Amino acid sequence: MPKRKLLQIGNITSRMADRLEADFHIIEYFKFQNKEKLISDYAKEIVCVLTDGHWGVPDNLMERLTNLEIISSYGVGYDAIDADFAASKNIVVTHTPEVLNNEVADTAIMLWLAVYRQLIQADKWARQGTWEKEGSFPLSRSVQSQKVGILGLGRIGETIAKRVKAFEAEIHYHSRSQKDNDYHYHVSPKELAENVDVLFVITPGGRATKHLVDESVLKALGKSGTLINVSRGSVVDEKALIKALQTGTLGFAGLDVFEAEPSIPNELKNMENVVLTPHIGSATTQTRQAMGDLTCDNLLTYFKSGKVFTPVPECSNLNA
Ligand code: NAP
Ligand code: 8YV
Repeated sequence: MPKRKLLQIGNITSRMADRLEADFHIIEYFKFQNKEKLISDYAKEIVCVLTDGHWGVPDNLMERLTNLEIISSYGVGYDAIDADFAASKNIVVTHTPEVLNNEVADTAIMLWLAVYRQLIQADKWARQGTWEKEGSFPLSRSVQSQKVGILGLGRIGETIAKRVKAFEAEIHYHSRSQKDNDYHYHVSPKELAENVDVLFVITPGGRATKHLVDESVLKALGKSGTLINVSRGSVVDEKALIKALQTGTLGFAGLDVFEAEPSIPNELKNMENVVLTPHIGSATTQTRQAMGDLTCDNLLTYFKSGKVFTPVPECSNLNA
């Protein structure tokens, strides 16, 4: 039997390629200059797409690939894929929840500690000989006993909460729904921001959460407040964030995600009160391996059993 045709958008690891090559003829989207010809040549033959949270699925591709059955995405956030549209066309979308919770939560904590304890400036102080010339590094702020806000108390948000408990934190949150726990619930992001010292943002991206953190939320967080964003750049109004940091309305920020990734505004790059990382929330060898395995498992099991392990909620009824 000829191998099924799989359209690969974005990069995959060699381990993923090794696992898929036996069953699939892999067509690499970005290797084709003429995308139009690629699509028309293979429109009826491509039955699966492998993509990631960054690239998603380009507009119209789902309509053009008339025999497409499954989109397997290498990442948990799938805001770059129109999952409702996929479901309406009986295309199953899968993602990689849970296996990256710890890593992304660790990244959030790393940013928090780096901002509060001024890790970047302290490293420069040590490296550039300022310690020898000027003496001790100035005192920084403690992360102990802070009021910590979590915007989006889902899988990763809960994992962040578990970690911040170890710092004797008082935990506050806002999500679409109130949870059965002893954390303090707030009815809006603004009310949450008003009540905390540091705000971790970890909702999904997409239309529903666009600029959920706006000028009013940043102002509520305040001049000694800290924003940590490990969700999607779209969730925070970046222009308002820059202005708030420049004017001192907001004190500090630790950012892993940006509105126009991989481009980062120069204003942010030039600020001492900001720590930046290039969307590395899940980016360790171990976690990417687990994500890659689940991405492949979903594809392989689908063509054996018609079922997948981790459909996105919009497609769960296709997996019944
Ligand atoms: P999840 O379990 O679905 O949790 C999402 C949380 O956000 C839920 O608590 C949900 O509320 C809340 N939420 C959704 N829409 C909201 C809205 N409009 N207003 C307020 N709260 C809202 O997702 P997860 O697995 O924790 O992942 C969260 C996101 O993290 C992903 O979608 C992705 O964008 C991002 N992420 C980033 C990285 C990185 O490398 N930086 C890595 C992985 C994931 P309910 O609980 O009430 O449903
Ligand atoms: C990945 C992510 O960097 O899972 C997510 O939603 O943002 C990250 O784990 C992204 O999917 C690109 O591969």
